[in-house]
Amino acid sequence: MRQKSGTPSEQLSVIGRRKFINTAALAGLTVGVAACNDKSAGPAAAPAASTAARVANAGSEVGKYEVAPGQLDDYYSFSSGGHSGDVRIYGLPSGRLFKSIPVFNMDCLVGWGITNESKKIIGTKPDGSPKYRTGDTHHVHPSYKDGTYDGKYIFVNDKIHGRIARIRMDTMETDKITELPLVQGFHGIFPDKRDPVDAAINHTTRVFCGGEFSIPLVNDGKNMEATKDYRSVFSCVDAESMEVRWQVVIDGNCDLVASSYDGKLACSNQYNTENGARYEDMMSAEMDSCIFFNVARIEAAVKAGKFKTYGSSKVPVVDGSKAGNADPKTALTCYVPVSKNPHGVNASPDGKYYACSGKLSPTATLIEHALVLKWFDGELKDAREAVVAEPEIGLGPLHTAFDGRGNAYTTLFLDSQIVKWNVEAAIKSYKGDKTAKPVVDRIDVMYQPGHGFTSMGETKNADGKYFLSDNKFSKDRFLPVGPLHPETAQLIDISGDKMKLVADHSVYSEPHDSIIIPRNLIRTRQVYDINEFPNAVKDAKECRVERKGKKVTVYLTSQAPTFGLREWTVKRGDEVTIILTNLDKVEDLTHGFAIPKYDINFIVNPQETKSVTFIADKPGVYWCYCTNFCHALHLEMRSRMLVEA
Ligand SMILES: [Cu+2]
Repeated sequence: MRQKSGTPSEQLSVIGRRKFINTAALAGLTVGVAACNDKSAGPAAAPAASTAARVANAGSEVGKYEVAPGQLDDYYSFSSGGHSGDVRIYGLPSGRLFKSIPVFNMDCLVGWGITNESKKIIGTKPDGSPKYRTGDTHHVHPSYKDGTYDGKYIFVNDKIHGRIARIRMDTMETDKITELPLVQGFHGIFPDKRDPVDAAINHTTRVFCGGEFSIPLVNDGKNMEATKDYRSVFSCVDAESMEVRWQVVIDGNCDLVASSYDGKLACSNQYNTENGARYEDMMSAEMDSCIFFNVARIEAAVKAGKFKTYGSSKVPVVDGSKAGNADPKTALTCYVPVSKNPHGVNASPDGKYYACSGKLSPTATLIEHALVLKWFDGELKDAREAVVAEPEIGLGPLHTAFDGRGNAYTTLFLDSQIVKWNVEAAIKSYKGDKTAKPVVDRIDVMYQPGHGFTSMGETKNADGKYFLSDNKFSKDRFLPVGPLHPETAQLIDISGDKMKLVADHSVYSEPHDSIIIPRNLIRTRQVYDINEFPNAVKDAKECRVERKGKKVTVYLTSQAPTFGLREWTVKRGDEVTIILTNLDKVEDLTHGFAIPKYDINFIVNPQETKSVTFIADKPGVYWCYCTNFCHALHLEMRSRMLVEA
């Protein structure tokens, strides 16, 4: 039933299946997913045969990709955790999980959502508790300099609550979170790579955010049925201040986001250009769009005061609708028609193209950057003329990655494959050259891939070594662990002509997107500078309890295997703030601090200071203990808190 290689006969079979997807799009999606539970049915079936093929494929070279004990991985992979709300750091090629960075989730290892410092970043309700405890991280993208990663920040979105977070790459900790106004379902995110006007600014200063769900812009509970008035906005956030600089109200929604290498354009693929509120409406149009934003023109319009504001938001919002941008020479946006319901847009490392795939069409649409700029100059009759190729590549194409050698790799959700296609051959074929064969290779993945990405593939330094397929279903690939299966990330060696599947890595639900960065681009700090914390308790002799009315501050230090106070006393009803500085300077000598029955647990890294505040409402003796193993006498590392009745 399934083809195993990229032969001409296989390409015919793809065309045959096109009819299937066009006439029974919804059924096709259902079959693709249902097949995960039924090994005998549907186009995604035959896992047993696929497994055999994979083993044969990997052959005796499996050891080549192992990272022996004591050896370090060549690459870092940073992965969004999906509805886990975190960002994970893996090593590649080993697939070993190193760290989960709490971002939008609560985390009692680090104390994220528990310490005052983390709550300040997350935002709080009037009672001091975190404003949100849930998150849905989809896309991780680092800051750029000169077209490649500068190792400074990672930006990540929260789809649920419309938030953007920034992670410092030196400590791999979240340092800012901003909630976007007028946004529900914030999906795509991408930093810019240089300034559109000032050539001296060759690094990231903006982050673009695509609003997915259309909502009433003044969302006051009065407008359920007038869906034609619902709108989505595209936002630009300042990479340093993390304040929202401007927004663009558009037709349709935004999905994924990409930015150009020259800084001039940002873009987003759009499904639901119909502005439908029900899914049959969202699939009704034959074509959707990839929308392009002219960054310099938008900023000039904002500067000229040509904007509105909505509700309580002060952010300037410009009009990016089709009707408001009919003249290309002054347009802020350009809607390039692409195959229906696309899910993904990715810029090629040479800066020339954007690949945009339609999940209800077996094609990838290739848009040329220079031609979009020509449209903005009024030199194209129709925005569709910016399309330079549209190869048929397989069923359910989603995301495209590049190897820096002129090849593109697209995940095929329904076919459970990665297809490798050649960009120049696709362009020739589109021009009518019948000898040009865009598809050069295919490989099965297990199963239903979502995002796929190549090592450094989102930079001008794409190195063409690895492709990682983040699959939505793992079913028979791992030992069963109950109803919720792990997902798979499958590592594919793309350095040769043929793709080679070299490892299955299990991953905790549910990664969406990742990036792969060589280890030499990452420089982390191992010990904090105590002077960075204004409230640091710099000497164990400074440990004390200070009282101002009912507000009590406990100044505390940790130094293995003791805390700076053996015991202290507060009164029932006091508002207690504990400030804890870890005086240890040794790398990895982290301490934890937990208070039973008071729901407090956090860590302090070497030379770091953190604080917690709580109401001492339960009288008694409480052993505050170190939770992070630190010393032979770790269990003895405790302090006693007495809450007087
Ligand atoms: Cu300790």
